[in-house]
Amino acid sequence: MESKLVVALDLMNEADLLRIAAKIGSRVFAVKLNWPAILVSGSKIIREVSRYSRVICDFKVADIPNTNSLITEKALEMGAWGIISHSFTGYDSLRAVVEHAGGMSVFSVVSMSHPGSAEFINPNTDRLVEMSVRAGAAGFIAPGNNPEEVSRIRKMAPEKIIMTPGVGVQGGKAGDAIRAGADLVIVGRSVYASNDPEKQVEIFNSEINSSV
Ligand code: OMP
Repeated sequence: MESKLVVALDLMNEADLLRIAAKIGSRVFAVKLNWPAILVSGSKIIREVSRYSRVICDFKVADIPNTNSLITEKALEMGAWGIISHSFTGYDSLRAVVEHAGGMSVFSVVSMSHPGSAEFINPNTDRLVEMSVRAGAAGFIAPGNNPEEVSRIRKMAPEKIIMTPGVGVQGGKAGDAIRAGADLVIVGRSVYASNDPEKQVEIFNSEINSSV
């Protein structure tokens, strides 16, 4: 069975990041790269990690359509498989990401895993889901530490890919997220900050596979 695990390598040491990517790359669905890694290593890290696995660029794109297009084109040029965009900026901004994504899958943030998500994002989740579907997103980011919310979003958009962070250090359980309807589970610190990232990948993969 293909892995449903996405490992967030939020490492600010390039050598460590590449060492872990080389070890786990063939055992995960994808590696997710966020600003901490890009700011330290530059966009070339996308191409380098792509040698070991798919790369999802977690750029949380949140600007005017023109700026969003430029960011998206760069991720595509560097060989990314997917890109994460915010959706609260509106249809035109998210649509610009979709239109410039080429073959990349676009994931739109519709609910987040931290408490602050309750202030502005959660009250608008349903509208963000509906608009993201209309804009052509491949799927959503939804909180794995809030399985009820994942299952609600699953019902709203049965055909879309749901990717869930918030598992491990943030308190969520991979199995709960999968049973609630997640397709992919994102884990960062519980893998990369452990003494044995390969072992942690194996543990998460078997928890996920036994929950499908
Ligand atoms: P850990 O908390 O270390 O497992 O990392 C979680 C990863 O998922 C980080 O890269 C976060 O930036 C990201 N993330 C969230 O934690 N919560 C969200 O709501 C959305 C994301 C994301 O878009 O990936």
